[in-house]
Amino acid sequence: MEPNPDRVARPWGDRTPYPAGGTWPARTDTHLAEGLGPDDVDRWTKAASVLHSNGDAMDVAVRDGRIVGVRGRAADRVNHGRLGPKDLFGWQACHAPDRLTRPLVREQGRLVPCSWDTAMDRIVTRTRDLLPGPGPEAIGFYTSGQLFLEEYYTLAVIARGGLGTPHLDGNTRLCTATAAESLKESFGSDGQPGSFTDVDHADTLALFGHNVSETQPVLWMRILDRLAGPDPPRLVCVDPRPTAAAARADVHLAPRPGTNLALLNALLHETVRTGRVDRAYLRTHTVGFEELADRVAPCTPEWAADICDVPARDIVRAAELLGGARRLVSTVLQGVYQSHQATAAAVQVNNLHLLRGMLGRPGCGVLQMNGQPSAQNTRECGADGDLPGFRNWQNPDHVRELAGIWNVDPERIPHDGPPTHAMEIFRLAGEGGIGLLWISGTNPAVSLPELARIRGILGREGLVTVVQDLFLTETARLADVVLPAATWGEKTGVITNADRTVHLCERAVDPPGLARPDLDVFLDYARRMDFRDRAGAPLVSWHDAESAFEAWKRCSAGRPCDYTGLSHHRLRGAASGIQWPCDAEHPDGTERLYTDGFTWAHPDACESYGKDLATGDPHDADDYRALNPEGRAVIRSAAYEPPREEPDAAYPLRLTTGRTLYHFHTRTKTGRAPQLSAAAPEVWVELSAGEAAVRGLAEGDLVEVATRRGALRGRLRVTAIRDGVVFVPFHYGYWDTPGGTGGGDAPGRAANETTATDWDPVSKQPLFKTAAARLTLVERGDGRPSPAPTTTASAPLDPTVPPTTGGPAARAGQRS
Ligand SMILES: Nc1nc2c(c(=O)[nH]1)N[C@H]1C(S)=C(S)[C@@H](COP(=O)(O)OP(=O)(O)OC[C@H]3O[C@@H](n4cnc5c(=O)[nH]c(N)nc54)[C@H](O)[C@@H]3O)O[C@H]1N2
Ligand SMILES: Nc1nc2c(c(=O)[nH]1)N[C@H]1C(S)=C(S)[C@@H](COP(=O)(O)OP(=O)(O)OC[C@H]3O[C@@H](n4cnc5c(=O)[nH]c(N)nc54)[C@H](O)[C@@H]3O)O[C@H]1N2
Ligand SMILES: [Mo]
Repeated sequence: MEPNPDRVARPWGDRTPYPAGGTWPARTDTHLAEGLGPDDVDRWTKAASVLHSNGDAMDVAVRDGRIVGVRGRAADRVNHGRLGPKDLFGWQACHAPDRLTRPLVREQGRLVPCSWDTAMDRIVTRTRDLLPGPGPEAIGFYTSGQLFLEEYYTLAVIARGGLGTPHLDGNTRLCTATAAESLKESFGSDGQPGSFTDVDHADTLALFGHNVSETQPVLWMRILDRLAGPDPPRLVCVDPRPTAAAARADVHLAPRPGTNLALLNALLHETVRTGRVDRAYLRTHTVGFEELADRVAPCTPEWAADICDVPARDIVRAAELLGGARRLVSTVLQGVYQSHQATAAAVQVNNLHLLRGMLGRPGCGVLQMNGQPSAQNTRECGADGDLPGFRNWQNPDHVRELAGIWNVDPERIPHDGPPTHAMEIFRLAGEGGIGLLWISGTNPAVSLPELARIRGILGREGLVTVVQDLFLTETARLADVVLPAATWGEKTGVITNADRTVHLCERAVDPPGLARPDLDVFLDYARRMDFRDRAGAPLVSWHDAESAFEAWKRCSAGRPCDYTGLSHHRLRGAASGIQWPCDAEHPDGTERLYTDGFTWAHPDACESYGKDLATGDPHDADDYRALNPEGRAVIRSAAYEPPREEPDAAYPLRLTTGRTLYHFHTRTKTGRAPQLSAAAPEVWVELSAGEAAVRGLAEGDLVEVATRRGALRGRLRVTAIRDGVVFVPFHYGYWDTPGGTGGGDAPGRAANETTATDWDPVSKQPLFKTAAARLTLVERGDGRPSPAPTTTASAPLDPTVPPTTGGPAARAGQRS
């Protein structure tokens, strides 16, 4: 094992192979600031990663009151010591010189520094002005998947129990709304069935629209170590781009973007046709199989081959691998979730596991993956539009129970219609229905679709926007009040990863200047607003992260996400994170859900009665009780429909957008870490060799990508991406970071200039993966290659492009 590899050049480090059913060997990854060794560290503080949903456990190194590095935690169940490049280097952003250190308010058009009192007073005054007139419906909150559990829960209590507004959602709407919805549709409730340890047992892995090697590099290391072991699992990968997983796959299906449901229906067709169905499991545990069998009967591989433009024999081969598996793990992510039939397609992956009886056993799991580090907490705390504790807004008993916990009138908690989703919150803000929009931990001026429209909404006269962030982001620049937030490393709280593992992140250092933890800001607002319960006592009775966690435990009791067996104290002392549910019955947590039956699907217990997969219309209690009286898994099927915006003569290409290994979202952190910024410094555009040749284009040419909404420019990277598709990373906003290529205005590089205001009707997740686009030459390249990395799905076909390396600054320790 190389002791100090360059982890930009070698993102996944060295292999530690292991066999099926074996224990994944530990490997401890460390990065410390230049010139420092472990002996120079004053203390190590516990945390977990906040730059993806994997929940990699680490210790944060502190010296002289500053964070100086990180080290993976070998004893943790999730990562066994490993860290990906973003986590090794991303911590440096905490000490960026341009952190927000004071609140700002807009005066005569300009943002000027002020005290916390002045800033909070503006927010409270605006709230009090709106409450008696337009009412609580004039107040909206748009939060994150990157804060801590305690912060979401407090915000949910304020919004739903204090103000009584239905307008509270997270950017999880863009991220994992479909994960949540597909779990609700199939199993009655949110909650990840599987566990990362299923990778240790699987004989077959299937990745649906999930670039795991770049977006959860440590999970990919686990898979790579199985692939290097004595009895490697077979790998099926569905992705139009040549990801690292696609390169290792036994079958790589590269469908046209937006055709996942056709492909999945064909895979189910083959599963049924070849009799690879566990009839006993279906009889005992499910309803709806006959309808599915009818639905997929005409969906032959040949039929799907036409729609998806993949060879029918590859679909047959993939179905054979899935059908021959004895231990199957499937993962699903944005290639499925950010499409027009997102929920309908994600549900078919659940169905594949139900048909094959492959859930609730080692090596048999679905991972409807999360994206952001604490997206799971946004959902379970009800900061995402749902009611806290996965309670059902259509079930009066659930609303009463929640009202009892908060000691408020059930009528105070909005529940007479579906919760307002983020795209609707922005529509209302744009049309005057919302007069105060409080944005925390998200940068919608770069991450929402159709940015020209979003800029218009955020800048609208009459809308007061509050932005709570670490930096003066594109969104903060448009705000009326800017609140400086403390972040990971500077505040304490819990995050729960994509396989339900709960970790405590501890405050290691003080936040800069006057910056405050998000929790303190929400608590301050609750105090100033003086929210009271029915007995006249303070509605928000807690005062710090630990007491907030205790309050949340009471709300989670008896629900699928039961936290009653956990505490900050216990998590602080535990060698490893612990998976919920964790209660008296499961004191050490729960590795897999649904080991015997689907109790949360019972009509009295379920989080949702389900929706029509074509229209998104909610079913009611009677429909659901008739369909599923005993609480089994529900097999829901749907017919394929083409994307709403198909290529045509004017816009002949399919545009899809996504991520690269080295950056996180709008780069507010990774753009300020020198190693990461240098690895992918500027936006680029990916196209196949065939499409480039037709247009007379070459590596490094400056091109424009245009859709009916807008355009962006970037240097062309010619890759093995499928024909007909153009890919653009969405990380690059129009305001450059100091670590980037210069600082200042950088217009026309954000992918979301081009994406459409459109969403999946069921989960309401926006469509970032399908749009019709055209590509034109702006200027010939000057011989320099595109700034895209070579180590990833963006690898160039041109062998003369120099490889992406990080040099001495990117060396990180690796010990087994
Ligand atoms: N490095 C890095 N890691 C991250 C993040 C990050 O910003 N950077 N963000 C985190 C977050 S919040 C999220 S949500 C996750 C997202 O993680 P992923 O979903 O893995 O990332 P994406 O790049 O958005 O999309 C995944 C893949 O979908 C493919 N795809 C596009 N269209 C289609 C289609 O129609 N069908 C199929 N089957 N595939 C398609 C793309 O080619 C791409 O490789 O990553 C998390 N981890
Ligand atoms: N075209 C296209 N668009 C996409 C996607 C795509 O694949 N393609 N993916 C979508 C997905 S899955 C996601 S998750 C979103 C992500 O989109 P965003 O959430 O908008 O992206 P981030 O850059 O992560 O924004 C988080 C903000 O919170 C700040 N922050 C970090 N930590 C803290 C904290 O502790 N407290 C506070 N108050 N602020 C903090 C950061 O500085 C940053 O400004 O983008 C979506 N948009
Ligand atoms: Mo996400």
